[in-house]
Amino acid sequence: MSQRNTLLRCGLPLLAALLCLIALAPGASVGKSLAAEPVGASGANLSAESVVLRPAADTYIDIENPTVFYHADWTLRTKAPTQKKSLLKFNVSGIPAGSTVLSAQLYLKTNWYVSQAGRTLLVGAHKVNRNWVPSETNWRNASASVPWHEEGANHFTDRDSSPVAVTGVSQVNTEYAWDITSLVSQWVNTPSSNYGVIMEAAEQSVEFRFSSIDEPNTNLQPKLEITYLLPPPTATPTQTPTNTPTATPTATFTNTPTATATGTATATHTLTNTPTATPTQTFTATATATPTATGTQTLVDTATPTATATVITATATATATGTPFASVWGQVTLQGRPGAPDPAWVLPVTVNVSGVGTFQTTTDQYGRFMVAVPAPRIVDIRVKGATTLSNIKNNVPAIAGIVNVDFGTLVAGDCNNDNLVDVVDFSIFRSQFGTANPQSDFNGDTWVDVADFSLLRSNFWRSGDIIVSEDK
Ligand SMILES: [Ca+2]
Ligand SMILES: [Ca+2]
Ligand SMILES: [Ca+2]
Repeated sequence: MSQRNTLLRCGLPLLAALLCLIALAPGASVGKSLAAEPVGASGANLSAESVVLRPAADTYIDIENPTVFYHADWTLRTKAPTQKKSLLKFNVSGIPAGSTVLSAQLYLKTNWYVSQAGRTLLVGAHKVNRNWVPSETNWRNASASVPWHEEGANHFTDRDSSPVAVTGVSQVNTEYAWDITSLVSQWVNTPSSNYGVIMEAAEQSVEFRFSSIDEPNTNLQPKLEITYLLPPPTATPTQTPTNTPTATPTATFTNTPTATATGTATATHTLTNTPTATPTQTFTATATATPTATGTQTLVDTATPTATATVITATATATATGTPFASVWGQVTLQGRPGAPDPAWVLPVTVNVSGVGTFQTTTDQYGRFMVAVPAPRIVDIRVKGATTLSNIKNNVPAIAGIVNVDFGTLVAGDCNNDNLVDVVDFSIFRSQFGTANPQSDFNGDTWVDVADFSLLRSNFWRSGDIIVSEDK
């Protein structure tokens, strides 16, 4: 019977089809997975794989013939919760433990009904909690030596009382699907929990029969279609530093200037330095404006400290006296979003302005943000989204008034904010799959799912500081 537990080709609908499209590579062979090396990959493999499994075994149990074994029958039968139930086992050992199961769909094809047609029978797929031996399983016994705790596998120690999926069955010669993703995920990651699935019908005066694995026509047999991500490779990526610290650390600050500020503002900064554990220094400054300027500045110094920890005193001089500001309105395009305006376009961004500083702000529902830059001056502006790579626009003339700058499309997929999309991001993404964690929600729909994976995959191995051309 295990011979039938074959891997078939990447298949059918929806999610699986999507992932197949993502994964499809020239020369991908039919028969196992469709996995593609990401563009530019050098060692790590970001794979979405899809397999179709046939049951390792199946049978049904019947209260009217409680000692009969039906494991070789061509059919699987379901009728009322207390009449007939069907059991199926799948061998998922071909999927490595630690994989993330994105989707698992169980397909059964009806081949007969008893009683009145046109009635919908609700059939639930329940997790089986007890080992059963197909050739020894009947209404009374799970195996020759072990009876069901309650006849008909009706106790919660025999099978979960609640189904993982319920599908209404109403037509013959029709394929029906049950989404048992959560169940297969358990089987993959805790193989000892895999006792298969039992199909239980609701109370309704109709019996439906499905083709079993013993049906000679393979097209009619049950199948389980699974799409999954392999565990992340345990790579030790060599990272090229993206910053080249200069002798003089550049103080970066968040500036909230008031439009009517006049006079000279001087800022005094108090340093909190933790040089032992981490090269990151954080210090906070409160600007005392003279005479009327207001604003709180938060300075973050990311320069690598020298061997000896010394107190750094930075003085930022905001030349507000008679100096107008340029209101630089930046426009970014974010990948995978619906048409603007949309809440999905709201994203924290970090904006570096050469010779001025760094601003922490957030795009609006159109992907716009504003920073105030003392004018006039020519600046290079770098924009990095919380989950994107950075784009740079050079030689922007910041003149008093409103300056509109298009920064183009920010490339998604950087979970850990290191300006690379690589295996580290994939590892974080994988651990957050199926959650609402914004760190891996690349398309801003407040959920981490296959759409985000698609973005991560398409941008894999890219790095930031992408120069945006002048006429963009
Ligand atoms: Ca069978
Ligand atoms: Ca990254
Ligand atoms: Ca998302």
